[in-house]
Amino acid sequence: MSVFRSFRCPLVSIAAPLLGGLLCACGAAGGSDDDESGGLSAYSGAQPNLPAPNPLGAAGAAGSGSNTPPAPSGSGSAVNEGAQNGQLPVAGNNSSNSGSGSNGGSSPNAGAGGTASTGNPTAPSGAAGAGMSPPQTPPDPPPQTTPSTPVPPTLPTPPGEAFFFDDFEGGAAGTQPAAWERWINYTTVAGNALGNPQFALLDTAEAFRGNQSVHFHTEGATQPAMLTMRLPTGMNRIHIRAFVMSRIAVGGVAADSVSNHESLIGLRATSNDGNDEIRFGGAKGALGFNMVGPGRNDAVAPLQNLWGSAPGMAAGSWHCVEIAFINDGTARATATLDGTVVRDVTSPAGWHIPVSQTWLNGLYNEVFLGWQSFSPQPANDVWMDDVVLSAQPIGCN
Ligand SMILES: [Ca+2]
Repeated sequence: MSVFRSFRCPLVSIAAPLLGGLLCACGAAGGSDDDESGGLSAYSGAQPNLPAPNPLGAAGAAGSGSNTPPAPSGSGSAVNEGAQNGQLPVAGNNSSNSGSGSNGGSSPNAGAGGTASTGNPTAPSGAAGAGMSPPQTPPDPPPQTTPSTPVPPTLPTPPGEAFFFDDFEGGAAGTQPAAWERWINYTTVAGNALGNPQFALLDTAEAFRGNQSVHFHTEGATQPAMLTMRLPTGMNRIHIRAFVMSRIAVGGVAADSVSNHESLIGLRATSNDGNDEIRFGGAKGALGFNMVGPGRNDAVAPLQNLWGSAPGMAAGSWHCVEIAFINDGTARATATLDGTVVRDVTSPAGWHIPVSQTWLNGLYNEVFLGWQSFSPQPANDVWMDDVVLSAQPIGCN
């Protein structure tokens, strides 16, 4: 699988020398399939994502006739674990090759014919070849192959007028938070596991409150590690509150000729499509917004005179972040950091290039959290905790 996808434009444009080559903000080239799973049922936490089948795990059914216990054949289970499930058992590897099946019947796996080779220890066929090996310790029961349905953890009651709250305490560390869909490596079905180049998993190493948070990890430019959730239909205003800690500083970072933007929290028009969305995070070295899609024009806020300015999210520290996207007559995007408004875009004039008057229209389909960097320092680890969604202001409690 290719790590890098195509982009609508290069990371940095030099098409506008007066702006120091900083004008290009890239839209993601996302997958095109619309994942219809989940939907509003996410609010009940009833749609955990089952791991994708392991395509490498289909092998392993061969090798009958050996007295050895059957390999955990083709389990294909769990997350993508590489080739370990794909090893072919050695068919008929009994060294005698007699195939006599003398022990046949004594073992559930024995005595299956023994028609194979006649003394050639290297004969690749060697089918069956059963019976001549000494009895072996009875095997452990084969792994359970019937998928079990995880029981979704109960989410805490949302505070105040909020309609959703996840403290990330439910579920085991190393698993995906059950209430959320994922958008990893531009798809909703990519593996989401520790050790992958991108993941979004429950983690006990860091927590703002309680014992767990959700940990987003990315290693490559533009690659998203995100959790997503469908929103109720008909919304035109939302507040998204999260406690956020980033391994690298976000905002308050000197903008240079290669600074671009990084996404932490946003809204998306279409599930599984990063080409039509608004993003809060780093914006040309400042805290701010970037948006892509019709009428959104890959614009950045703040204006250029504030690129690279403070305040920012200090590296390795928890911050209370609340983002409001209000579209009840006038489009407005507001970012609050630790209780202080740090960005407030109230008109098209707040964007660095012309945009539509209705620049928030159509985006209230899905909320996303995570990390995706369109800048040259893409690798990062971000933790989020106590995520609240509400149509009203939430605050940092
Ligand atoms: Ca927590």
